[in-house]
Amino acid sequence: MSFTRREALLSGLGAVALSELSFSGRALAAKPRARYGAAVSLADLKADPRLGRAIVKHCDVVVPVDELKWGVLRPDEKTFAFEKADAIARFASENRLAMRGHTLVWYADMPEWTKAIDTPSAAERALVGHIETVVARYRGRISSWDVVNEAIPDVATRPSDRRQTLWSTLLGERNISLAFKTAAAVDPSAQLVLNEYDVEFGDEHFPAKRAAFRNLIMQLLDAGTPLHAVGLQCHLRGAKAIDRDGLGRFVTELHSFGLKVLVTELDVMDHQLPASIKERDDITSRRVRDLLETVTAAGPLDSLLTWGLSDRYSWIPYVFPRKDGLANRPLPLDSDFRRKTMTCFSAFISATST
Ligand code: 9MR
Repeated sequence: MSFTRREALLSGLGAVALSELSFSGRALAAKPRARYGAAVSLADLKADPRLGRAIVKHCDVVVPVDELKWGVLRPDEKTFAFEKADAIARFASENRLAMRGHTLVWYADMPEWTKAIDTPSAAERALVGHIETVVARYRGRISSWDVVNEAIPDVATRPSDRRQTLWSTLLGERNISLAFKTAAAVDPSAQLVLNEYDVEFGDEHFPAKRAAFRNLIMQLLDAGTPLHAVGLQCHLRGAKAIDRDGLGRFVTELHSFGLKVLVTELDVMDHQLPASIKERDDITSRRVRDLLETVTAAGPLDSLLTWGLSDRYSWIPYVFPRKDGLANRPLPLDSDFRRKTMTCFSAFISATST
């Protein structure tokens, strides 16, 4: 188990005083609790010292937004450009933060040169080689990996639906178990996670997506794949209610399979919510609360990560800007690093145990 902020504080090694931990009472919680963390990009960390300070103050764990994706790591077939991910790993270790890895296998953010991979043996060499090299480099430093990200199509209609990717085209569905087995062989102590989005809602195509995700999880477990945990991204759609019943049943089932459950990329898309900040933040907090009440009622939450920490550094304004031109408010801290009501999530961190 990696070093958490709380353990650092309790062992006297932490550089941050208890009084600085403003996510109320977390450091004093008597029982073990879910870890809290945030995604961060190196460019933002370098550009704005407030961001690093806020992360050290609030987080137990960090995850690089893009720096471990093929798009950054693999400029060409032979090269591994570890500099940026290494810089975040250094920031993490200097501040006694754990680090998650995102992500070894994803259909998106793939470099151009991978389009030339056109035979099963070349695909297996590339996939296995990548995972072996990357997982080995961070063995002992990255304790939890999103091994496969978004294996289910955006809109699934049947439980057997899987996303078509470079790897699935050339290797078939076994590309997924191959990725997990390869990661497990290189770092047997790492937590290996299957990460997915849009499984939190109960209408439209969302239940079918969850059913396909469930089907893949069962298939992997039945085949003895070293899958340890499921990551629910939780990019919440502010205008949609959380499917408390359906999601609760799903998470209960995951625990019954012996899997751990993480919330890996929490934020709230508020582009369709009212302009009033008070009204908007109220809805956002309600979504977060509904989500975390549901997930923690079903079993212990392993870790909770938000996809960024301050509204100043988020993907949401780029992809889901508001039509009225107002700034989005998807994250726990506002653009001036002040806490918002969404930090209601801190109650769930201290109240649950791993
Ligand atoms: O926030 C990330 C953005 O900076 C990148 O351009 C994009 C493509 O690499 O990925 C974004 O992060 C995504 C994450 O990797 C997977 N889940 C959805 C996230 C938001 O799009």
